[in-house]
Amino acid sequence: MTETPNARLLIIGAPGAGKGTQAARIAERYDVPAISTGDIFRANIKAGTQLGKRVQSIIEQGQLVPDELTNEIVADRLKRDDVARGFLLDGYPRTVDQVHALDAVLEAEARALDAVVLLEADTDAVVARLLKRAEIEGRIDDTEEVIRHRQEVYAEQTAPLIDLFRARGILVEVDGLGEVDAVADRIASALDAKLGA
Ligand code: B4P
Repeated sequence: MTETPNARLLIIGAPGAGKGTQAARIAERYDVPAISTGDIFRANIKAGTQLGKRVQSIIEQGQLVPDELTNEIVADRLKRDDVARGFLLDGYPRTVDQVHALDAVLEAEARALDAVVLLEADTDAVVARLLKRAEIEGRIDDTEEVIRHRQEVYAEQTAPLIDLFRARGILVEVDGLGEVDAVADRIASALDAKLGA
C-alpha cells in the first residue's frame, strides 16, 4: 500500500452495522488511532468516573449523550499528539451539532476530513447482530427494546448527516453485509480509491 499520511476519517452507520469491528481494521491500515465515543463512555462507566455516572442511564436507555459533553470529550481527545498523522472517529459525530463542533476543531488547525465511510446494513440484520452480541457480551444497551430505540435515534438524528457528507464529496458508501473480512476488503478498496492511495 502506498503511504497515506494525515488521513482524517470517520465511520458512520446504524448501531450494529459493524463500525467498531471495521474501525479497528481501518485504523490499522492507515496507521491512525481509532477513537470511539461509545468506548470512551463505556470505559468511564466501568471505571465509575464522574463522566461514567453522568452518562450511564442515558446509554442504558439508548439515548444520545448531550452534544455539549460529547463535543468537549472529542475536542480534548483530538488535542493529543497521536492524532498528528490523522485519526478515525467511530460513532462521532452523530448529530448536526456534533458535525459543526468537529468542523470548528479542525478548522482551527486548518484541517478537514478526508473521507467518511458509510457502512450500510438493513435494520433486521443489525438487530440480529446486536441480539447475538447481547448473548456474548451482555452490554447494558443491547436489550431488544433499547436496540430498536437506538435504530430510531440513528434514523432521526444521525442518518441526516449522510447527505451532508455526500454534498461535501467525501462520502464512501460500503455494503456492510457479509463476512467481516469481505467488508474490510470493500472498505479498503473504496477508501484507497477515495484517498488516492
Ligand atoms: P456505540 O459504541 O457507537 O454503539 P453502536 O452504535 O451500537 O455501535 P457499535 O460499535 O457497538 O456496534 P457496531 O456497529 O460495531 O454507542 C453506544 C452508545 O453511546 C450510544 O447509543 C449513545 O448512547 C452513546 N454515544 C456514543 N457516541 C455518541 C455521540 N457521538 N453522541 C452522543 N451519544 C453517543 O456493531 C457491532 C456488532 O456487530 C458486533 O457484535 C460485531 O461482532 C457484529 N458485526 C460486525 N461486523 C459484522 C459482520 N460483517 N457480520 C456479522 N456481525 C458483525
